[in-house]
Amino acid sequence: MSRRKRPIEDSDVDISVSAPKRSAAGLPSLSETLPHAMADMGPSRAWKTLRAVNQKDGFDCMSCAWPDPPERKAAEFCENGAKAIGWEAEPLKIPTQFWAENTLSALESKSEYWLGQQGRLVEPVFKAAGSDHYVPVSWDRAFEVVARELNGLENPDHATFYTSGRTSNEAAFLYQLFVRAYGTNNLPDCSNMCHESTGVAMGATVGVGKSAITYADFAQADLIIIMGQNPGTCHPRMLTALEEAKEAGAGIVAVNPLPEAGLINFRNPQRPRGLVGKGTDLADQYLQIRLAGDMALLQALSKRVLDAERAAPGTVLDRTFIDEHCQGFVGFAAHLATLNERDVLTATGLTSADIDDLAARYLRAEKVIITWAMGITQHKKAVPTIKEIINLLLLRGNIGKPGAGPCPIRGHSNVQGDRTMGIWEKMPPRFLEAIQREFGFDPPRNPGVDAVDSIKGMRDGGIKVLIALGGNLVHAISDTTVAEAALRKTRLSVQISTKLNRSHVVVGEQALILPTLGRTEIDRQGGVKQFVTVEDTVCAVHRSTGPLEPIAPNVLSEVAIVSRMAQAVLGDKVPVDWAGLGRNYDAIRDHISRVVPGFEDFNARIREEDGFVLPHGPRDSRTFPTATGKAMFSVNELETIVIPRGRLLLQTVRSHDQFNTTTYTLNDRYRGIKKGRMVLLVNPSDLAELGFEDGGYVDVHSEADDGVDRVLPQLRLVSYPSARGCAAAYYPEANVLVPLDSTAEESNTPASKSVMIRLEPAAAPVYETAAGHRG
Ligand SMILES: Nc1nc2c(c(=O)[nH]1)N[C@H]1C(S)=C(S)[C@@H](COP(=O)(O)OP(=O)(O)OC[C@H]3O[C@@H](n4cnc5c(=O)[nH]c(N)nc54)[C@H](O)[C@@H]3O)O[C@H]1N2
Ligand SMILES: Nc1nc2c(c(=O)[nH]1)N[C@H]1C(S)=C(S)[C@@H](COP(=O)(O)OP(=O)(O)OC[C@H]3O[C@@H](n4cnc5c(=O)[nH]c(N)nc54)[C@H](O)[C@@H]3O)O[C@H]1N2
Ligand SMILES: [Mo]
Repeated sequence: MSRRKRPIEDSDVDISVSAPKRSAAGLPSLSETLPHAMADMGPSRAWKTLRAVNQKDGFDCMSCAWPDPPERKAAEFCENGAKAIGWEAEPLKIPTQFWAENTLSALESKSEYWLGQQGRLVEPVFKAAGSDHYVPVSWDRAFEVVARELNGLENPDHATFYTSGRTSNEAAFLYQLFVRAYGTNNLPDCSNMCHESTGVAMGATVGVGKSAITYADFAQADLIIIMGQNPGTCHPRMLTALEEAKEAGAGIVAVNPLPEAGLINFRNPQRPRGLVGKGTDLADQYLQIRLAGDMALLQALSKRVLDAERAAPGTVLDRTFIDEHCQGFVGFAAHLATLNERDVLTATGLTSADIDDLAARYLRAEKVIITWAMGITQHKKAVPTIKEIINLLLLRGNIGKPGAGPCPIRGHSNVQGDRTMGIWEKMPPRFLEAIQREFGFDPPRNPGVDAVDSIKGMRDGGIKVLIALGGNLVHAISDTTVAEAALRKTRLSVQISTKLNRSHVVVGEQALILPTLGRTEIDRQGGVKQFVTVEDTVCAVHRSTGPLEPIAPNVLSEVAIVSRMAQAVLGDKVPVDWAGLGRNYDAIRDHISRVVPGFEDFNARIREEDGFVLPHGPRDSRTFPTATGKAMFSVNELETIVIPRGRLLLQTVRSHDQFNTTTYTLNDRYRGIKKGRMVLLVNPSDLAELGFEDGGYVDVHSEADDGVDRVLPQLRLVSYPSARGCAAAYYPEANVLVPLDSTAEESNTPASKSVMIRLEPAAAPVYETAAGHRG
């Protein structure tokens, strides 16, 4: 087992642990945030960016996909949005000598925190085969390398093209066009690790894998059930919508193994009483469910609904809706009749009274919204669990009417738009046909590989080139050790990014870093200011225009990089005017308007103040574009995870001060943890039963069918009010414990929220000195 010294930034030397908070704030006031932002960015940049974020003529905050309200506040961003903006817009550049001073081997021992602190990437750099250094190169030289390697492959499927969800619609559309013109559908993305399970489950049952509600629906709901989501940290602006819903009379229920701040109580600093008062108690009911217990809970709720109908026929189910719009009801009802309450209680860790209480709320409500995020999608049974969300909603017609519907809350700010634009390894034939009609070349029809299968391809030697438009694939994917070894086997890895991360230092034989502009920056092509567009989690499409001058003259936009890469690799192989599209984003949008349904007249409609909302059959007219044309009830076999004695089930979560693999600080304020991330949160009774003490150290071993011993050494134990048997550690540090093969059925999403673990006593870790640590 590796016992190398830990980087000082991963230290817990000064860690402090206090009781978790109950309350979270959503939107801070401008006066509260400005001083912090000024420290990061300086007064002029802070003012320019914060004033413009999420405003109608400004830029879309890159921190999450939560929608903008119709009426914008002066400060329409949250604390975490301000951190994301500060991280990107801090005027700190990686100097040219950095590349001579730092070998790759030295950079490999640095933490994500340190790498992210080095500043913005401002020039293309190349690592040649056999070299331990990156060296600055010209853009032309960089694209020559990409062209040589891609065109040297025997088969285009030997390359894979990753995308992370910050990429704009325009860049995403051009990128998938380039990749398909090159000859492959290998277009994995972060969604493969995120809401893929949602897409699969909703696609099969209602025909559209996106939220079936709009922003306005929140205020009209009678009941909002929030499952497997931590809005206080990950979607703080959602708390405002929840507060408004609550004021309008909605009940709110939180289902979560962790009592997350914000779900329980919310302070709104933009209101006088929010700053000083007790805040709003958001959740009327909190169900502390066991990890992966949701499918059992949902089945138990549906069963209670069916029982209520039996007791008072004709009064409970929405018979008209079921008869007119659904299929499969009889089989579903018959299957639930066999549900065993004891299995439900084992799986959920809840009492029958808890479930009765929620069922009664559901039955009292005419309009119900269910929201969910990674606590639902990253489990082995994620797809059937989401299908059970749909079953429960269909029973009482809770879809396609105001104030009701399934609402998956997406993560990255444009992850949903990227999919709409064709970033998917298995886009349907009608999309590929539209590409063929519009551009006059025949795109490949065989499906490509997703994120997990891309890693497997690199591991097994079939994939030799990785190009990544943003993100941090090697650290975001599961099984870090396997993933790193896989990436090192490639002939070339290319990262198009704003800042350094692990995927820039664990690389192929040859590697390129191509620096790009972020959301906060002005994008000029041929002297003309361009704007880009994004789609939020409720299908609203709008413009995004950065207010700041570019960080450096030699940094290109994502669109420009893709355009030049396509020219270098493809020449005039296909009849696409790559150079023209790179110069004028309206021209890209014209193509989109003819290829992607819902984008007709794109250039005109996007210039309207609020943009537009994409059509959505189930939401707009109860039309369900499934295989049968109906909304499908589904039958899903319950499988209960039994946690053997001496074991715990582990979930990997985000702290309050991180964005995915980016660490802003080492704090997780709401959970009471400061200055350290290498911790394992365990219920006090579990700690006692396992014979460990709060503050002690353990090696965490995960248990997998393949017999490989995966270890995360020396975590500090923190006694924490998590559900019994359910532990938590931070992503991405804990990704080393998640086997690559441990994925959700059908969606192949890593099961990052249910990892069986065993603890072994360990010594406290030893740290490197603080040399080179930028405070
Ligand atoms: N500040 C900040 N904002 C972000 C991000 C970030 O990293 N930082 N990431 C963005 C991205 S890409 C995404 S996808 C979203 C992620 O948003 P979330 O999904 O809210 O983020 P996670 O930290 O993964 O939290 C999962 C939540 O589900 C709960 N949970 C885990 N397992 C279960 C379960 O089996 N059942 C139930 N009912 N609950 C469970 C956890 O306790 C936790 O509260 O946030 C986006 N916004
Ligand atoms: N164990 C575990 N693993 C997980 C998860 C989990 O909950 N648990 N969550 C999963 C989820 S939900 C997701 S979405 C993935 C996230 O996976 P990714 O999207 O691959 O990872 P990020 O950390 O969001 O990527 C951050 C990097 O993007 C680059 N970047 C930032 N802004 C821009 C930009 O404007 N343009 C470009 N080109 N680059 C930019 C920067 O270099 C930054 O370091 O991780 C997944 N992995
Ligand atoms: Mo995500």
